[in-house]
Amino acid sequence: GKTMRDHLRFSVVYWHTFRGTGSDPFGPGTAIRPWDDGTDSVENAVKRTRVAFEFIEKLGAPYYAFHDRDVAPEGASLSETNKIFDKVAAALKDEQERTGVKLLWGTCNLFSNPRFMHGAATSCNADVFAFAAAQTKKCLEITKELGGENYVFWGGREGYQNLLNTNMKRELDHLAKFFHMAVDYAKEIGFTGQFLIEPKPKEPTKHQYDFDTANCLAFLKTYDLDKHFKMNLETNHATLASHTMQHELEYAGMNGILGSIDANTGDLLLGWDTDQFPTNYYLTAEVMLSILKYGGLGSGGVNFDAKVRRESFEPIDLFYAHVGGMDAFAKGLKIAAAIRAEGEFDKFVAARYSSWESGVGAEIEAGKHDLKSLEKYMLAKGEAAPNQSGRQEMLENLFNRYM
Ligand code: 3MF
Ligand code: MG
Ligand code: MG
Ligand code: MG
Repeated sequence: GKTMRDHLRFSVVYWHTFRGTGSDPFGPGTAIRPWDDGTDSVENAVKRTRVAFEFIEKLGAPYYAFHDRDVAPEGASLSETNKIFDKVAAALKDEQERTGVKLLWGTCNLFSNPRFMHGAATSCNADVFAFAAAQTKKCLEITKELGGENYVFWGGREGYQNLLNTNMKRELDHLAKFFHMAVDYAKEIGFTGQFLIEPKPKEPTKHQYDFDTANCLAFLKTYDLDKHFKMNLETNHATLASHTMQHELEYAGMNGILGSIDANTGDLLLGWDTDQFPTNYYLTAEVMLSILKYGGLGSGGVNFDAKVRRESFEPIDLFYAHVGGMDAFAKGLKIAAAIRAEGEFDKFVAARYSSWESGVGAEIEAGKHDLKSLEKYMLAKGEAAPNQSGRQEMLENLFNRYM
């Protein structure tokens, strides 16, 4: 059978953990990072790889994830940028070999540089599309070189601020074209990692095209991409879309596109993607229930896309934060496994749908009815019986008992 480690393939993110400074829209960084000289130099980028892997190793996490621009700075030209990336990738590879830490996924930063102010693949400027394509080509090559098990597309600024100046259909066509190019190139170079889309409904744009799982699935099917992509679901993105994380996991799971998770949590009183470390057992138990239900995450992992608060500026807090998140997920997994083993909730579900197991329900499911025959059935029967109670209070009491 599977062990806890199979289900909890923890991953540390390069961007928050090793590049995060505590800056926010209202002020600069607060973090003390003795190993960093505070610049985005190539030398610093290479040196940083050692500290990063020491951290991941000490934590005991098996994976990490990066954007190209977290690990390697941009040079003065595209060719120089590519050379810098090669140099840092060689250092990352050495560190992977030294420590055994593996790459969960790579991705491109197609949102920070001002050239992406109107988006990347959905930009109104074709040269920006071309630049994003070149950047993605390089990042796919490096991800393959480093043995990345997945490749993520979060739609950075792929969205709009105002429909009055936007051709939505054209932008979505471009996005699909971009994804097809990535699929084709992965095939060409023999990259077999899973492609993942990370949905998010807003931020930084007012309306992001990869809004949520349902919207992504419709897009993928419309453009004949659904065989190539799964979802990388993030708790705080789900809640920004007014969903629960459980809803997103369920929708992806039932459609066979549950790929990986960005584990974090939001704050009810803050409106944005605060990327806090997950510490709530109710949340982690629900997340693990859905993941276990669909047989695990496969090549995906539990990736802590989370950052310490601005007030937590001391390096040790990076450890505490990750340890807290790992504990919360371990506890959540144990609770979820116990709930599944005891099968109490399965009984509620079975009771609620029991009328489908006999009589007309079974006949409807078997395709033996149409509107006419069902009218005849109801006329003969008279009024329909009320459905089983949802038993909301009992369900919540039962869930609490596992905590
Ligand atoms: C934004 C995110 C992103 C993605 C990352 C990789 C900066 O809200 O969550 O992190 O996780 O781009 O997909
Ligand atoms: Mg746009
Ligand atoms: Mg994320
Ligand atoms: Mg996020």
